[in-house]
Amino acid sequence: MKSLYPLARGNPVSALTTLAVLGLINTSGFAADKKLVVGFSQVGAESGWRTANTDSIKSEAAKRGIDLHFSDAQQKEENQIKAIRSFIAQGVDVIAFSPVVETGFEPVLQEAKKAGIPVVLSDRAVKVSDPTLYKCFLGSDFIEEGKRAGNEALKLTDGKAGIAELVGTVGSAPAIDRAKGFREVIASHPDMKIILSQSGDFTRAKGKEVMEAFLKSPEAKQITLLFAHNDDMALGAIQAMEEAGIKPGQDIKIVSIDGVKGAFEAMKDGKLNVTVECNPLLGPQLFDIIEKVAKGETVPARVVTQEGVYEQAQAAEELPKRQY
Ligand code: GYE
Repeated sequence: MKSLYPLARGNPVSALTTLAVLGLINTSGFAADKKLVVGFSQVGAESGWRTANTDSIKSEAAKRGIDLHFSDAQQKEENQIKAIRSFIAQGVDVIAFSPVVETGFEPVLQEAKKAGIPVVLSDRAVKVSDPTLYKCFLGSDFIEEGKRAGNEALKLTDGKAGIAELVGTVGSAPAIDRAKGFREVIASHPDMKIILSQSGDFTRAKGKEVMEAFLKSPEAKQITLLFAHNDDMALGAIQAMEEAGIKPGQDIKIVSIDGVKGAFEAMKDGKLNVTVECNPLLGPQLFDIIEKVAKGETVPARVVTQEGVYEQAQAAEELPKRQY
């Protein structure tokens, strides 16, 4: 039979060399044309942050020639569990996901472990009793973000405020930890009182709806500060305030988290006071970790993203520089 690689015929060493020269294998022994297959289960498309996060992940996978199986859970944990099961059935090389909530993933993660498929957490954490169920959690320090928001709230109100809180998705790591960090900071200030607190599920529409209800509640007149767990809910709340004849950013001071462009625009217009940055552009770091995990290299169990805080006065200068 005629060999495709006549130079290599009958000589295994030179056969390998020839294949390497032709670019058909790489030095680590993987076939160069075998693409890395990654299953990614995303939370949904609930916010500007999430859209930027999805774009970053998809474009980085495309740039690296990774075969990305992307699945949108529409903010439902059961969809996410189904997606992970189907990634296991497909035999992907690595599974990555951004867990909608913290609890309930242990059984499916055990299944992935049994199948020998490594898992990387992106953006949000899970609570599991076995820490070997995932290789790495890449994402922000949400407690720190909550603390930063708390400190900004103190500065804006001189330590005296009736606080309304728009909570993120109930049971999600950012909602739990941002609430915790914020409370840790205001705890030593007895005149900082949380008088209303409800979930707006991280969406603009629900943020508006809940703010409308806050403004109709008996406590409405005492609200002097809004703490929104993300910018989208703050932007919805701004609309609700304006429709109720309240000046957002003045009558009610607003602190939120994410740092999306819409927040910078609102700050420029004087309607939002502070946004605490939470970086969604995780794609490059995520695939660095995934590629290492796929090669069997060890990775740190926790990688924290670097972020800042932006106040109203910086908005006009920062806005053109924002990438999301
Ligand atoms: O703050 C919010 C999004 O998990 C950090 O999810 C993320 C959060 C983000 O819906 O806008």
